[in-house]
Amino acid sequence: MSQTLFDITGKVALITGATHGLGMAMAMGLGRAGATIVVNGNSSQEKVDNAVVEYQKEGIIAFGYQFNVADEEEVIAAVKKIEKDVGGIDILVNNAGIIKRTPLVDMEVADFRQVVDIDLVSPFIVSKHVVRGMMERKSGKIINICSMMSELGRNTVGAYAAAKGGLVMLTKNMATEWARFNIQINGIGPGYFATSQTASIRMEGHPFNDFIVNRTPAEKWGNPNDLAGAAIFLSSKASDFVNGHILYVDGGILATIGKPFNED
Ligand code: GCO
Repeated sequence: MSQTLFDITGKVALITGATHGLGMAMAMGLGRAGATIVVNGNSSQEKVDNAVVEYQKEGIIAFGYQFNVADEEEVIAAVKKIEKDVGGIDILVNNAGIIKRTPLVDMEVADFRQVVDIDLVSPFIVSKHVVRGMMERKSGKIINICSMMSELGRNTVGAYAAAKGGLVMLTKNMATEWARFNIQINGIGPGYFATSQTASIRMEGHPFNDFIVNRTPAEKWGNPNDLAGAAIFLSSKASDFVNGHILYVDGGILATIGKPFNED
């Protein structure tokens, strides 16, 4: 009985940036829970097609579209095509994002703008064009992928933190405007996960690696598959009265100030 609460069989889910990393892990989770997966990536159609094969190998119905989430014209065309080829989009996961690690005092304005453009403006653009169909159908789920940096600062990631902090307020404002159409808009805030984005700061011997393990009550980096449950919950009937909420999946980082290195 309770299983039907989490069943998303036949729902169409568009996940941006789902050719690898956290986006792929969440999309795999949604696909295994029954959703038809629409994969977006921006680097090349070939990379998107290769990802689609990965999903299909898991028995998931998957389609792939290459487009730039920061370009409104491309988004409009892609959403139209997806709705025609696959069907109305029931679930949108705004996952595509970038990070540039540069001290603010040295950061080029163009680089700062690019981070904000992809991490904050794009979720607005894609949601704006997907939500119209959801409004007509009076049903939909939007999940914005936030970050630890939505809540905390860290040296060198100022632009990313500004964008991810903004994404929390964008999520709350989307909920404010769209909840009455029976659309639930929430966020997932991943903690520190082992992905290609964190590869350079996870390398053995890198002081950040030990720092994160020490800083996380669970004492480890997250496995991308740990995000699937949160994604399924926020995509399913189980969350039909949850709106404007950010679900942090962080092994407890935000619960604690941390501990000195030499303390058990
Ligand atoms: C960093 C990390 C983070 C993570 C993640 C944390 O440099 O601090 O890359 O930004 O990617 O977003 O939640």
